[in-house]
Amino acid sequence: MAIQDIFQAVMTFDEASVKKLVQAELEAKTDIDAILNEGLIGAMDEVGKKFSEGELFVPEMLMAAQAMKSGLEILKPHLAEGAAESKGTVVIGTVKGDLHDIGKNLVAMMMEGAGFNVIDLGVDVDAAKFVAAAKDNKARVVALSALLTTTMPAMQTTINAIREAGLTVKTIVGGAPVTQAFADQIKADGYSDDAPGAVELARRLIA
Ligand code: B1M
Repeated sequence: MAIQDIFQAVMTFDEASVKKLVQAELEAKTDIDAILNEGLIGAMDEVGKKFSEGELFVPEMLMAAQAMKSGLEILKPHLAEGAAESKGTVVIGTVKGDLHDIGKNLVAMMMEGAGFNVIDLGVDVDAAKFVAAAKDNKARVVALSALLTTTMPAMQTTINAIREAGLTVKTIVGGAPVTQAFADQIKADGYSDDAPGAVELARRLIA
């Protein structure tokens, strides 16, 4: 029931309630994956559905995203096991033309929690910026997120630029429209459909 309340609070853009309810569920020792997947992410999926059906519009999507983010911030310290020593640097960002950052932030938080040094370049990041950040920070992994079918080609452009620059850094991709087949096609080193999977992938690729 209480997780359903979190879902409803995101759906009604009620940031203050989202914060309060997520905090209360943490204190009640509710499973964190359930809070995240059924409460926060579940609500964003519903918002997306309603947007497709013309029932909600961009401003509402934005308000829901803000409410979801406020819940995510409270979950952040609990998202992954802490790790004392750095496992290497991951450069992460949402590709050029794309402003969606919730999934990317989730991946970044989980990477941090798992002990990676994370450099988050934000959203709408062009290929040159990924290349420069990977080079300057001797990154082991570059992680690319895209939520729009129209920005998926920017993943290809970015991976091409990384290879043309002669960097041997591993590239991983993800985001709702991205698939393993697409990752193979653009010669990314790995693909994951969720944030915990992205952490596992990064660990495996640089082991
Ligand atoms: Co946008 N939007 N949006 N939007 N939005 C979608 C993506 C859409 C599917 C909605 C729909 O039509 N049903 C649709 C895309 C259609 C398509 O291309 N196939 C869409 C559209 C069309 C648009 C605009 C074009 C709308 C317009 O202006 N007409 C516009 C584009 C702006 C732009 O980017 N240039 C737009 C704008 C926005 C807002 C700004 C209002 C807002 C974003 C706010 C923000 O991010 N700060 C927004 C939102 C909130 C959404 C939905 C509703 C929710 C996205 C989200 O945060 N989900 C979304 C519908 C949906 O996805 N259900 C939609 C929760 C998040 C945790 O999931 O990001 O998928 P996600 O991350 C997942 C996995 O994908 C994975 O891990 C996470 C789970 O663990 N993952 C990775 C993500 N990145 C990864 C990287 C990895 C590995 C895994 O490795 C590197």
